[in-house]
Amino acid sequence: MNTKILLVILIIMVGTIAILIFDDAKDSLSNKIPETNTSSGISLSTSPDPLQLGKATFMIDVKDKNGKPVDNASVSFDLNMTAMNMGTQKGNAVSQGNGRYSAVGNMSMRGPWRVSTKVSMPDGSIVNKDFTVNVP
Ligand SMILES: [Cu+2]
Repeated sequence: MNTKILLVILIIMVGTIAILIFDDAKDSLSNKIPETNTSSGISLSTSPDPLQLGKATFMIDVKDKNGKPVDNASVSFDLNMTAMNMGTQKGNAVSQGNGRYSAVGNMSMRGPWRVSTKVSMPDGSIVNKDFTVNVP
């Protein structure tokens, strides 16, 4: 065997080991930061989209772990800017059917806002999920 082939084999081995180590590191990183709510799905959409200054409607869709819409949940939300305290707007989102709950907020300033939702599921479990939305 000449040294060129040995070198190529060595490079492939080192590369494979590097990829394995990287994958491992990625896995342990994602294990360290567990998603708080993997079992149930809460998603947020807004109207208008993109948001504008003024009144906005937030639609919160709640699904169970099987992906089925959950109608008999109780959904409350907090709305405030992420970078400053604009006074928290609190309220309960109203069921619209088909797992959708809606709430109205007042976007009084451009920039990033945090929508914190708290969903009390029919089985008594509570799921929290925060979203960041932007008023461009
Ligand atoms: Cu502000």
